[in-house]
Amino acid sequence: MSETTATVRARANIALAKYWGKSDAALNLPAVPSLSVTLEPMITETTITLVPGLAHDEFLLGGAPAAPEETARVARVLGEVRAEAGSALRARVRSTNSFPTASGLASSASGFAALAGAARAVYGLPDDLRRASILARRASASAARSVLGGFVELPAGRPGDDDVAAIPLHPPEHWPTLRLVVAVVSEGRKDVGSRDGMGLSQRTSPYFAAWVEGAPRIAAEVRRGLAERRLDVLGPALEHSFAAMHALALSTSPPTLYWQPASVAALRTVQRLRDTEGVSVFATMDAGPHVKAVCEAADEERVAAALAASPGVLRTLVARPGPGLERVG
Ligand code: 2P0
Repeated sequence: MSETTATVRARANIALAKYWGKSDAALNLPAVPSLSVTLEPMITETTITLVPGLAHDEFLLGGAPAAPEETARVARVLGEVRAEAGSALRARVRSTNSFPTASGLASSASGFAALAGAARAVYGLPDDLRRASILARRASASAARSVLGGFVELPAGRPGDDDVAAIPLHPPEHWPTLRLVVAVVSEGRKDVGSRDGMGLSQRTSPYFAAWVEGAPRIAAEVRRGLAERRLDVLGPALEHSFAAMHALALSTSPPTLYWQPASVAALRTVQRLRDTEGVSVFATMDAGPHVKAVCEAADEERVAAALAASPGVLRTLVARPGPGLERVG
């Protein structure tokens, strides 16, 4: 029997092998495989209540009504679940993030993962992480990965094949000492969003086909580094992935440059720690100026201190491997 309220938690994730580009825009299928780690304690908690008599879905983000386009995106997910569940009831969605949206960690991944889990639960659909991941993927591909905990792969999709969900590679306990140190840098002007940025790459970069061809080899090396828990294998592969993605972004018309001077300084700081101080630490970046350093827990304080002192870094925060969807109410 369906319940009238469900509360679900999901965590943000960071891609170690990057998703950039779609093989099917309508189904939101990735053109390349991506591998990620789900992050503790970067939590979105979402409560959905079915309200008889409500005319439209409502979405409160951090206690305030969300923008109309955000509410529309949430309502689309709810509509898909209603169609599957055979329900006409509209819902009130309340969502809060434990981490700031300007932290350089995407809240859309944890947000749509928590939404997918809570929506399936409240409309009485079976507890099925694969279906939840597919639902989250249609809203935002990186959200498909946040449905699962630990180390996760989202395969590339064939056009027209909606059956693409995240796959669990290893639980958080597989590599509990892996750390992500985020260096939050000065904001500068607003970045090109991921969806627009990857669309531009796909339409205008002369290198897009080469990226799609080469990404599976980089992903395979990331997969091996994770399986063998070897930072000396994982690190160079994750740097190759983010650098190739950013080179692709830079080769668009007009060019998409996500880096600020502080980003370059932080990348140099990571390189200096590695080359002159022998610290095993590697950098990655997403569709923004922040730099994220991957290292072992034993080096976490040293890496965080070096990045905090790097010019233009506002603050650092640290994350570790965490769980997937959690039903908490
Ligand atoms: C990733 N990013 O793998 C890559 C690397 C950003 C840079 O997935 O269009 O918000 O909603 O599927 O998932 C962010 O893109 O894009 C992302 P849509 P999404 O984490």
